[in-house]
Amino acid sequence: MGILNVTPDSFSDGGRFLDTVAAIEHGRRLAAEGAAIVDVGGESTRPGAEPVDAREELVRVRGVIEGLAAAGTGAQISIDTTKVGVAEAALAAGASLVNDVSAFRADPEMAGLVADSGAECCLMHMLGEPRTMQDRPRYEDVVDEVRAFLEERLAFAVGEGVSERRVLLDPGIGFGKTVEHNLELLARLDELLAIGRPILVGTSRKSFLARISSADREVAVGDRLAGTIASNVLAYERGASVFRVHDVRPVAEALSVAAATLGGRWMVKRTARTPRT
Ligand code: PMM
Repeated sequence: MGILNVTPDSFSDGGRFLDTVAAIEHGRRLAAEGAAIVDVGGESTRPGAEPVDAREELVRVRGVIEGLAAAGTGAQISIDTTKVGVAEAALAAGASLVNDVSAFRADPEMAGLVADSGAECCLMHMLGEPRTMQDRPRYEDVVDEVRAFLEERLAFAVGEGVSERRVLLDPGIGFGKTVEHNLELLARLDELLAIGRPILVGTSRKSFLARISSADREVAVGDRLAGTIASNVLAYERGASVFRVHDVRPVAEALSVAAATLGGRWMVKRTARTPRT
């Protein structure tokens, strides 16, 4: 899953793809580099980010999704939003996966939209909300709590009519978690896999990688590729099947090598697709 943030303030690529033409071009590049999914987002969820209203968010993403759909890249288009109005317009414009970092909590009607449209969805764990989530997050056992949360959200979605086979689950790396919490989640990913749905992980360029790699200097956001690759390869080995990243080509190459080494088959173009009925 290649990341395409059409925002002025995302932590890594904020401001780079605010222009619709540049954003479409970047989305095409992500697909050409091997992304099976392009995840388009119009609201930053970085720690401390201020919310944007639905109208502004939609202005940012709609033309990009239309342009990507028209380009026929072969990649599935995902909309990264917590707002039902944005998701509805994005689905009409050509998206077919709703990536909701609130897991249908921000807008419970999102579940009905996903159910009625037959779209796929990703339900992610987050402690609190982006503005405050990194203020001393605490858990008794982070993996147990994330697992219970994801199970409850999956049950909610299914209760609202979403087909279980269309749901991906995500531990929400960096969303209300310390470095230790993130590492524990990655190390015990098999416990989340036991829920029975594919696991998506999003470690790309996140700050916990920098804190591990270097104790004495700040590793710039663009210099976190090594940590990104290491964490995604490990997550693959632990059973994750969708990898949300900025740097598609190098991560896809690393995952191919990991898959070949582990004797698995790496299906770049098919990993995230669930059959439709
Ligand atoms: N991380 C970000 C945004 N959306 N969605 C999912 N499902 N999982 C994530 O880990 C995730 C996400 C923040 O990263 P960005 O600013 O680079 O998009």
